[in-house]
Amino acid sequence: MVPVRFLLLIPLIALLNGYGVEARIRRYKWEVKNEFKSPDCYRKMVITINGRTPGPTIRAQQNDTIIVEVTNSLFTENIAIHWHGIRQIGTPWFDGSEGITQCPILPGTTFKYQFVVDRPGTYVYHAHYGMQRDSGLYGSIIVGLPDGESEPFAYDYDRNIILNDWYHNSTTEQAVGLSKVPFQWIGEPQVDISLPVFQVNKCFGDDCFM
Ligand SMILES: [Cu+2]
Repeated sequence: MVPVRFLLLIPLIALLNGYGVEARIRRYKWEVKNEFKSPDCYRKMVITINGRTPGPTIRAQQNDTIIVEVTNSLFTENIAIHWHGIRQIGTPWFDGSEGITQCPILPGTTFKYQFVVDRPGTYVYHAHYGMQRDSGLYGSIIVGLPDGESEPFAYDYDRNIILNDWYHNSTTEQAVGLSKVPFQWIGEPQVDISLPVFQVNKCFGDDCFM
């Protein structure tokens, strides 16, 4: 017969196990490429992650570890991805600032980012090399509360929208103008594009963006 003392211990152990909510590891594999897309019905070369711009949304809970293996499949440009708003406590080398916290990811190579999302909130990630942000290399990071915790306010639904100025000329053309002497302003964007990051595929001809 099991001693009574031991029987009392079993629910206690179960309770303790459930209490310490474990953080998860979230893994992503991204391929960064140049592709033609028409997000505003004007076909132009953009930079995609796994075929999409904006790139995939990272969804996690507080204290999860995010691992993103980024492969640079651009032919001639380096890349780096900055995780905007993520504090990188203990992992400053994964902040993604090319030339400051890391060497760039060269074409044909893969770099593995690994960091903890220690605060809940909505963040963006974006290219941190040249003007690649303008080409569509960005996306969202959504960090929820750990299991068992609830937000201090009520709402009906949650929508995430990324706003970006969208130019029809290439970032190379823009850069040439901006670095000219005298300075050559690139003008207003052709469209202020807003892309809900949760949207289903929308297609224009052969081109789909996320
Ligand atoms: Cu930023």
